[in-house]
Amino acid sequence: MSYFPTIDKIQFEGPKSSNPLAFRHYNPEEVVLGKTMKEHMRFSVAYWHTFTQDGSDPFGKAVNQRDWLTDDEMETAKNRVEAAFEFFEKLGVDYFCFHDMDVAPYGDSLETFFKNLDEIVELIKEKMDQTGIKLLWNTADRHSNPIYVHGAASSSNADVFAVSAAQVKKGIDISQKLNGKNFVFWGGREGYENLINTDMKLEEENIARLYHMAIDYSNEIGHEELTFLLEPKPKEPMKHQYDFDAATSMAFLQKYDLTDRFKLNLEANHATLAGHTFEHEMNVARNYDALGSLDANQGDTLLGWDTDEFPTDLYSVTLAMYEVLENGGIEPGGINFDAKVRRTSFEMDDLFIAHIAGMDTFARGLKAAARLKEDGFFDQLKDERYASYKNGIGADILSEKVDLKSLTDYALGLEKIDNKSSHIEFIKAQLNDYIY
Ligand code: XLS
Ligand code: CA
Ligand code: CA
Repeated sequence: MSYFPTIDKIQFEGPKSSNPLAFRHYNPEEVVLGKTMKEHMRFSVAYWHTFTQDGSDPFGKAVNQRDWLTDDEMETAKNRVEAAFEFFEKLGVDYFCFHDMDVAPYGDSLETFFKNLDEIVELIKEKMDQTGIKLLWNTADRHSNPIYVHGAASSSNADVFAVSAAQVKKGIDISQKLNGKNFVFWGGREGYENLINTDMKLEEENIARLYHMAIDYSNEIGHEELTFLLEPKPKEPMKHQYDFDAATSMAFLQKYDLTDRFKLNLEANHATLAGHTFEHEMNVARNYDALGSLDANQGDTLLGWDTDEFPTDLYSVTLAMYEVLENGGIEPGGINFDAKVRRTSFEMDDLFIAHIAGMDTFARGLKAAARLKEDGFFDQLKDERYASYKNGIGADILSEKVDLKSLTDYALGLEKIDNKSSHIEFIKAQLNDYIY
């Protein structure tokens, strides 16, 4: 049976097309800077937003029309697999991501959950083999079950730590079975509300202990090529989340000796919640050689929460794609649409329309970023701005030939300091010419 009978494979129709079910900019085989768009992007669909969330919010019930829903949870889960693979194929996306809880019902116990997962993962594997669609990453949802009320690996209750570890083990087994290359840890409940009753040091150490166990287990079962990805987010659901942003997450990974196997999965909306831009977070990660994968979406700057909207902000996407190009690509990560349709976009077709809008925006962003790179726009700006480090005292500072005494002698001999204007307004106006 087809869940999207009126929709054929989405085609590239070019910028003049007014068909909402066609690409206007994303042309998968078009070559940009030596690689096809498809190879640059490695687009992925997020199971939770596209097949599981129902459009409800704290003020209203489910609104999404989803033809795979039935009264039986296992039947619904199986239908979802059918719908998902039909969707991936018609959209022309090669990757998908999921939490354990997205794909199979929990049932009445952890044991039932694992049994349900085994059955559904088998189905997913069949579909992957038939279609060639691959798993970008999977993860263990250690936040929605009420047992995680005090945290998961950071819980004050050691039994909860154990259940969370069991979910991670299962997740790594699933990753191996489905040939996943990345496994995400997003610490949804790893944080605190009150320091009064929180042992932050113990909680962080316990999280690190779990991550080391995950590395050890992946090695033990021969899945050592798996990259673990830590996903920063500053708040929501917790008031203080331990993995606040890229820099905080890197300090944690370094402190606990995890950098060999861990990189970062960066999300645009989490960046803005942390008071940063997406490109800032990516740049920080690149400076640590830790840019792992991207969750593509956008927040609403007028709202202070994680709205997970489909990315249509071309300015931000261009600067993000520039970071991807500078990184030499994003493989084995990808660009995962961790984005949900707005509550008002409740029809089945909206799932396609929204992804197409996101993919088209990234295609335009890629092209603009390629133009910026080809012209050396940023390189030139930075070259000029930091020119004082090319020779003389600047070169001596970089090669560490100087010390405080020799610098003092130099400084005392200076007649005047010659700072130059950045003309940043002109630069921004020029940048607009590349983007729009
Ligand atoms: C929630 C996170 C989550 C992770 C995976 O805000 O974005 O969905 O990406 O657990
Ligand atoms: Ca995310
Ligand atoms: Ca989010």
